[in-house]
Amino acid sequence: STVDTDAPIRMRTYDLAAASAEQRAELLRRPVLKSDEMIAKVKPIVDDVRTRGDAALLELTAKFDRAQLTSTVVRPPFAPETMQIADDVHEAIDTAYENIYKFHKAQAEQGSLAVETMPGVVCSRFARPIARVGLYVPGGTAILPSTALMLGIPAQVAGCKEIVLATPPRPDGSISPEVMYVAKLVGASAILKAGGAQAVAALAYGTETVPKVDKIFGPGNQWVTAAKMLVQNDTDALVAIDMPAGPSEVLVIADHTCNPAFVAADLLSQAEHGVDSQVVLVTVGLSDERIAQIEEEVDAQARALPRVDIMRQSIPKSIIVKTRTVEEAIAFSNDYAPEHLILHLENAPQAVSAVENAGSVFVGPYSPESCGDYASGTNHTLPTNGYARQFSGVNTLSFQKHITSQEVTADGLRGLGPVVATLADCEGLGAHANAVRIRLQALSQS
Ligand code: HSO
Ligand code: ZN
Repeated sequence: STVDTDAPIRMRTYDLAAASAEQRAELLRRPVLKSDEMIAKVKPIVDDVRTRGDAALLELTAKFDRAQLTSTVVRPPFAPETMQIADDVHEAIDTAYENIYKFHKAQAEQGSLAVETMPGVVCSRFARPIARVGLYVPGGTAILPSTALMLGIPAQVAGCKEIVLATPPRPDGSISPEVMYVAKLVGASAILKAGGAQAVAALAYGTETVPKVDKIFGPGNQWVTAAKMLVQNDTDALVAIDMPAGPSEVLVIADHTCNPAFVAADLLSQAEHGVDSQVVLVTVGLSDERIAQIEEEVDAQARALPRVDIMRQSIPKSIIVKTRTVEEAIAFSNDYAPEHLILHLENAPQAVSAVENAGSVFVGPYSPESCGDYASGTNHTLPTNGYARQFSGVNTLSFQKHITSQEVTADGLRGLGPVVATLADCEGLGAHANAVRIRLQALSQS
């Protein structure tokens, strides 16, 4: 098909005040993800890897990634020639690593929480790492060492013992040297040269050479997402996933103080991810002339950017929603629950207090999403598709689980035991009551 390169690269504009309840709901909607159909499509692939192991994995990697491999797993120490990168990239990765490490280290729980709920009854909680984790780093139209950092650093901070980094190989069988270098930095214990549903299956069930993991993390296309959802529901796999993932999203709120060029740049940084990227601009009391300025900037900047062909498809699907007040704008954003929320507002820090649903917030004109995508310290693996209502982005706690414990003294049992026995009797569970009374009797005789 031919692309009309003269056509303006434009978003669609709606006035929220003029929208009916149905139209508002329509503006909040993402393109439907047919998860059932996708799960049915990936099932044969997942089953094949599960039953035939490495042989299936090698065949599928030849088929989908056009890479002829004899083994898919690489263990450290990684050969220096596989990690050769430019000096400036090396330094940039190191700085990003330090910032992300600092922020995720601060999230790690040290020691345990202990509460004496009644005299002699101490309840505590402590964290332990998830022993074996699989980190999926997508291939496709961009190499993503940043995603390797975002998944690898919290795993490392949490103390996971087996860290398997899976990413599709290039047709020559290699992995990008930037991703290899990050794998070394985060202490990956294995690289799995595989992508798609086949990689997820190998991580979930293990093969002769691929270690089985306890939790699978990371973004991916609909094949990867469907495979993650499938294995999560299989009690034989006994594997967890980070969150359901959909196409990446940004919602930008802008008022009269905004710089139209900055706003346009932020919209485009999201629009370049893929043709299915979700881009929303919510304006607060902006005149049509000011909105037109932003639109001109979108068009002009897009034309000068390398991935303009992707933006030609994603920007026309994107929307501008006109509102009158910051409250209205934030209320719309809270209903949308965006993965990324950028605030180009006169008083952006104050607006943050009203944010209820968002993966990550970017506050003020000098906080582009790009900073969080790469190097400020926050994680870029965030809930999409409205899941910011109930999910947090990937963080250090995502790589840990919590164990609770209790220690009850003899005096503690004298106080607590009768309460427990009464409730056990109430439920008709005599053995439960007996486990308390047998002790209380022993105590009364001593
Ligand atoms: N914005 C993407 C992350 C990313 N951006 C990686 C650049 N590289 C999803 O949060
Ligand atoms: Zn990005």
